[in-house]
Amino acid sequence: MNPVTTALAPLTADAARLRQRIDTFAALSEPGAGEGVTRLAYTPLERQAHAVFTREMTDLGLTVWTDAAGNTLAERPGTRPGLPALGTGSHLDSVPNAGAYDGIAGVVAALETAHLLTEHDIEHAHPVRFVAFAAEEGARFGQACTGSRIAAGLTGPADLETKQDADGITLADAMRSVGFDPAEAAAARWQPDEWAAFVELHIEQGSVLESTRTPVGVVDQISGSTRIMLQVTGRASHTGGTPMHLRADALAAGAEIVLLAESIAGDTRHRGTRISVGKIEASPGSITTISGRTRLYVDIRDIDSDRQRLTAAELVDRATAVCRRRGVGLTATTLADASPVVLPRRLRDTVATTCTGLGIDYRVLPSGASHDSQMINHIVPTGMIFVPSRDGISHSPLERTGADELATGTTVLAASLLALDQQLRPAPQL
Ligand code: HGY
Ligand code: MN
Ligand code: MN
Repeated sequence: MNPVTTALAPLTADAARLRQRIDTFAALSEPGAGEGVTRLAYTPLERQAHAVFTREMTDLGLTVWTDAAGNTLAERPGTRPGLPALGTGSHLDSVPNAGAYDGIAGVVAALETAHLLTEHDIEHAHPVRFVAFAAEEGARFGQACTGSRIAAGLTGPADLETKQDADGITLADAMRSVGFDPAEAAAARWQPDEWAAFVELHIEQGSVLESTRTPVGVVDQISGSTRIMLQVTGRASHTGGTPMHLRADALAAGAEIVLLAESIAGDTRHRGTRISVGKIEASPGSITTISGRTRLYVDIRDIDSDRQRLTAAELVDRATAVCRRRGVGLTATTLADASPVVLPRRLRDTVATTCTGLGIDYRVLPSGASHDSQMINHIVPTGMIFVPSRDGISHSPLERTGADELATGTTVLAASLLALDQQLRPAPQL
């Protein structure tokens, strides 16, 4: 091992290697699922992506294991026995028809960091762990960050048996289908005293960095999200034989609720809250039948916890009034609810100081999206590094981040981990 500590001598990430790894993961997509990348939680494809991660880390000589939640971890040992680990990583699953960078950017940055430490034979006192989380996206089951929630002890077997996807497959059955026993999930729980700090690199999924021409973002807080399924129950009947004044049209009521949600987000009392209805299921879904049942999947995001929950409550109250006036029924089911988090100042400052030391401009900003870091921060002091998203687009095949932009963020990530290794070393015993 090279005895020279390199906390200040920057390791420069290799953009070509990053590009090649992004392309390798992007190729793992459901055949016939349409454009972009589709690699959903707890599917064989997600496991193929973890197998690529495992192979690359094994080739670098690291110890690699997969836990009971399906998270894959690799460790490069430290030089001082008994110290807790420094960690980095992100997720390998995607939403349907996604881009190639959400989550993957943080995983390839972790791979590149492991590559740099190994090829330069860098010494670090703390062990460094590289993590590929399972099932971060809530797109399939509503519940986001399942792998990291299990690691943080925030989700247990009961939860896993109740969440279902559109085909009625439970989260637990999906886990079993790819070889994991949800009853064993508790074994995947991280022990806080085994970890010193965690830093995740992720694409911004917004347009602040690009619009301000800032290469790196240092995240101070991560939005919370409340996800609700509103079910409107009307009366299915013939579109030709049923006069307008005798209808109980579930889809028309649902459409009014979608616009109501949008108007609440525009209200000054809710300024900053983002409400979206990204999915509607109208049944029976026939052009000649008035919808008897319509389901709206609502996502409410905010960095202000009270406002997030008040917005959700107000939407349900006012949607109930819409349905009463229209003579249809309404039920509201909470699919998931995560609070906003403020990330610890100490890590934020380390990343910021590292950027300054490297002569790389940065900007402190909140995250509109949720992340595994939001869960891991419950048990390990966590930081986040953002790299720019082209046109602020994400969760779309148009999602883009330049290889050079990713390399800059990865250089900051590697240097930040080495700076933390220096900072967090116990004082020598006199
Ligand atoms: O939905 C989110 O915010 C994240 O991309 N999982
Ligand atoms: Mn995402
Ligand atoms: Mn993500």
